[in-house]
Amino acid sequence: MMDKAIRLASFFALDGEATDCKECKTGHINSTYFITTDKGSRYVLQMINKNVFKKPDEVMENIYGVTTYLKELIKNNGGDPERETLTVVLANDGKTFFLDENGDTWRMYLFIKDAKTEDSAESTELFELVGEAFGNFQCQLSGYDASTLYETIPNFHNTKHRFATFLSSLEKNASGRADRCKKEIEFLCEREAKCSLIVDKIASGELPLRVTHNDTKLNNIMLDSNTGKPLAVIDLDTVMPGSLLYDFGDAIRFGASSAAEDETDLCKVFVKTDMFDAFAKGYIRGLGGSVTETEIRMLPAGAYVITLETGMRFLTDYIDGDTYFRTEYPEHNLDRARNQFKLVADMEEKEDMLNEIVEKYITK
Ligand code: GN1
Ligand code: MG
Repeated sequence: MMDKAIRLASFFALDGEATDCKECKTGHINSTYFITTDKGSRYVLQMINKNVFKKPDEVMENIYGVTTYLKELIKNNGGDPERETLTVVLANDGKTFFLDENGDTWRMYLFIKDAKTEDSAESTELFELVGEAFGNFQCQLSGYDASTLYETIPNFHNTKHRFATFLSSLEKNASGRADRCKKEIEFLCEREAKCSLIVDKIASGELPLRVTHNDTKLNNIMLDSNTGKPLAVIDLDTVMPGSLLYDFGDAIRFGASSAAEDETDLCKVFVKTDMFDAFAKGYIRGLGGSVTETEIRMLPAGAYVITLETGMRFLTDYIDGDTYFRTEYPEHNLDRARNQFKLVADMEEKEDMLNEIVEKYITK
């Protein structure tokens, strides 16, 4: 695959000839390679997972549009448009992607130098800044015309729809594993009604649709290696209309958890309320007053629903036989589901506390 990546790199307008390639293994979906040329220029080459993104050209059209827009804003703010957002490197034919002989879509970004990602935030101070960066990203995109965006994964955070998909997977039981996760199935089924909490309010108009990121894990923020502070929001594959509750929620699910997403010692898995508080504070500040009071009040519900949804997605994939998320061992998806459900249970216990935290940041 490395040789192939080097060969594919030559189809893009690079500075020099690709000579070195290293694989990056963090994402669960796309395949990612770091490319270096003989002139020392560095790039990120990715193969878009076509099983997940059925129309990769639409993904690229969204990303090209959004990053072009963000670059303008960054420039006007005196920032560095090549460091503070992704830069799409065009293919030799001027397209935003290259289609290989197997029908796989590849894309190239500039590598952001002196920057890193983290899988856990080491301090509340940093997590507050991450919250501000995601809030600010949301605020920046409030001026972007949502009607020009494709829905790259239909019903991505339609939790009710995801529950229906879970039920049909359970009925098919393609992997024959349903017997091995009875407790988890029961846990989820008891919470079916919770899946509607946000979806129904979007349908009734109580919650607005906004241009959102939809995958706000901490490791989708690049941090400046020198200052340690947030620099750019990356992984823009799922930027599309959605509720900001999901963006807030996904960041909490991942970054305010006391443990990794696949920690198997469940005693170690709980929501860190100080991290929740820090992120909420930063996020609301970053939003810059552009949202409704209902949205702010429902932030804890966003964290709850997205954690339930993510656990449900891992469980569904386990029952399907691991067809969606990259796994490192056979029970990986089940371990992830158990982990997420433990977080859900902890959020239920801490519900009042989380609501009180958010209440502090409502400006009347
Ligand atoms: C996937 O690509 P990555 O690892 O950032 C997934 C998210 C999940 C996440 C769970 C397109 O994100 O929705 O929350 O794994 N992305 C897609 O870790 O399905
Ligand atoms: Mg990612």
